[in-house]
Formats: sequence, structure tokens, C-alpha cells
Amino acid sequence: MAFPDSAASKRGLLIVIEGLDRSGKSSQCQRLFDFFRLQGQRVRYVKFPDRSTPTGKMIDSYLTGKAQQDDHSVHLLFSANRWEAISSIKSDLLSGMNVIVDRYSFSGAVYSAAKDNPELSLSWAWNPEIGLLKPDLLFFLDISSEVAAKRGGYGAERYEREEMQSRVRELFKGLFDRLKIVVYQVDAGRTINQVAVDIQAVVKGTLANQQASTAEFETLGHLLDTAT
Ligand code: DGP
Repeated sequence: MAFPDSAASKRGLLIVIEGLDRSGKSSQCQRLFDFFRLQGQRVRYVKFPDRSTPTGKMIDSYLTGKAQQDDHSVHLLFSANRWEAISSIKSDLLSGMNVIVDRYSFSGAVYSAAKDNPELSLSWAWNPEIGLLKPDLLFFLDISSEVAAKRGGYGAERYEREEMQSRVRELFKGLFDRLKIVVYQVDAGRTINQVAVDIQAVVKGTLANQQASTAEFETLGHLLDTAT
């Protein structure tokens, strides 16, 4: 009978990169993906919303303005889009693969709450995320909405307006406080290389420490203060 050695039984890291539109998330996810590959480590890149699935296609129609949706209904579609992927993410992590996630539950809650619909509070928006896997590492690419607006390609989709992005930025910070979650805030107003170096330094430290990769899974919990 074969017993797994300690290296084989180690699970991968779940790494989430969050930020405003045009904060450089996708470039950083790609850089981190290449970094793991260069280290000879297995890695998967997941982007939410995943527009290829049935829920993702409905979300895409909404974001590109082809379809209208009730705020609550589209919110739950975004959440379902994450829930439908979580078992495959979990099994990849258990197989030792590292998983990099481009947007996750944090975007889920703040983009919906930023609509300022009095019937859709931040805590209402957070609730469907409870129970999803908690990231081992969470990065927030911090950039002002003014700088984000000056970057190319801004303005094509539903949420890409400066005042919306500015609310989103405040809500991200409030959400992180209310979750008491460890978040690495990275100044994303710099070059891609500078940002990548900061992210890789944290990841290298975590890999060297090894503990996160052997830990049990944790899940996302309730907001500590559920007043709003
Ligand atoms: P992206 O493909 O990363 O550019 O995201 C598309 C847009 O959708 C972007 O403006 C952020 C927004 N978004 C991403 N995830 C969610 C979510 O779960 N809920 C809501 N309401 N918006 C989201």
C-alpha cells in the first residue's frame, strides 16, 4: 500500500487578487501564474465572473447592457457563478495545485452594494458568499478611481464610471475592516513590474513558511458588524 509523502499531501494555495476595474488585476494574475510555472509548481488561473458558463452568459449580457436584471437577481447570479466553480477549485487545491483567482466574493459584495439600492445593503450582499473557501492570500490592488479612469479601455461596461468606482473603493476598505481578514494592500498606481515584485515577495514568504499550504480549509464567515 502506498502512503503519500508529506510533499504530495500538501495542498495548494488559494490566492485572490481584488481591485477596481483597470487596477491591473489580470496582468498581475498572469505574472503570478508565470511565477509559479517558473518555480515548477502546478497552478490554475480562475477569473470571476466566468462568462463561459450558463450563469456567466447571463452576467455577460447584463454587463454589456444587452439585458436588464433586477439588482438582487443579478447579484445572486454572480454568487452562483462562484459557487458552481468551488468544488473544482477545492479538488485542484487538494491535488496540490495553486489557484489564482481574479476577483472573488469581495467584488461580489461591493459592486452590488455600490449601486446604492436601499434594499441591497453590504451585509445582504455578503450573505450568499458565506461558506465559500477563504483565500490563503488576499491582495487588494489599490488605485484611485481618477487614475483608473485614465487607463485605457475604461468605460465600455456597466460599472465603469468614475463615481461608481470611487464608491466601490470605499466599500472594499469597509468590507475588509468588517471581515477582519488579512489583506495585502498593494499600491497599484506603479508599474506592472513594481507591483508584481511586491506580490511575489508575499507569495515567496508564504511558500517558504509552508504552513498555509498544509492548513485545513477555512471558509468565509459573517460580517462582524451587521448593522448595514
Ligand atoms: P471583470 O471581468 O473583472 O472586468 O468584471 C466585470 C465587471 O463586473 C466589473 O465591473 C466588476 C463587476 N463584478 C465582478 N464580480 C462581480 C460580482 O460578483 N457582483 C457584481 N455586482 N459585480 C461584479
